[in-house]
Amino acid sequence: MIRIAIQSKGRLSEDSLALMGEAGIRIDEFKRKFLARAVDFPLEVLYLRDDDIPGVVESGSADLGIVGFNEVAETGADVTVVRKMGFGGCRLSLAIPKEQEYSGPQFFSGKRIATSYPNVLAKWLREQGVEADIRQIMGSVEISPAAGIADAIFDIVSSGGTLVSNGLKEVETVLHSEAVLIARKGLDEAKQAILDKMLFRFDAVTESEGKKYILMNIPTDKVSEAVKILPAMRSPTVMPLAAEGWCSLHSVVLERELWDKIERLKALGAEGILVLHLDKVID
Ligand code: PRT
Ligand code: ZN
Repeated sequence: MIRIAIQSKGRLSEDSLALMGEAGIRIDEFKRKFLARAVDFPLEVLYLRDDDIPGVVESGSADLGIVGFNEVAETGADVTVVRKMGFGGCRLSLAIPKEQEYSGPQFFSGKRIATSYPNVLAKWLREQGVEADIRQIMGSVEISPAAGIADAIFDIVSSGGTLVSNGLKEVETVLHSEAVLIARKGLDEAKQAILDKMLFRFDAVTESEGKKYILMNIPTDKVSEAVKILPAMRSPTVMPLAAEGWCSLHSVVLERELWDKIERLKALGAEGILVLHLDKVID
């Protein structure tokens, strides 16, 4: 049995549970409480506030956690970052009132900066050789300049919309973050084996993201040119069709290259092109 801590309510909860679901680890939603058991995997789920997750994993009350890297950095918890999860992307940035001119990090010298991330900020200021007055605020950091509580803010930014609507502009990005899977140091062999099994499944899910399965009929004399357009994991599958002079070609393509490749394949004479959802990729 291994225990994972995930955010109970918030931006990362849905995606964390969805990833486990995709990996075939089902947790009964109706039983969502402080501690729940997976139905068909040796896993317990501990639902917590995100701020508490790094510490709980460091202390060993949970073996694993899914949390924003920003929280790991802020708490300074001594844990291993095992994987980036590919969701919850954001950055920790400094922002100032938009009408002010920004000259560089020295701008912040002697200024009041409101933040919920005092440790990450203090480290960055030290590295820049700047002394500022850090004001720790737990919520609504973005309104503090307008409220006269601070001269600048250091906060999470994703689209940047919140900054704009509060008359602020982003001037320094200090940390890029996304959800990460963390593990406590020194897992025993049995728990490591369960973690490896989870990672194998998570990787298959992440590998399939942004990819499509494509198949088509193509004149046999065009196959070698089509293969150049469609490199697959090893190489595309080519099968002769009952109709003479035609083959069926199967491969995996990156979604962002899909339309370009389809156009080039059509130009070669490809017909009956099917594009299918790819559920898992196991290398
Ligand atoms: O209750 P609990 O303590 O568990 O949750 P929380 O309120 O502290 O965290 P939550 O659910 O808001 O965020 C959890 C994690 O999601 C964060 O620690 C980040 O790793 C990640 N994340 C990704 C974000 C954002 N994007 C995000 N946009 N966390 C917060 N925001 C907020 C930000 O604070 C700001 O107010 O959204 C606003 C900015 O968004 P834009 O799009 O307007 O720039
Ligand atoms: Zn929080």
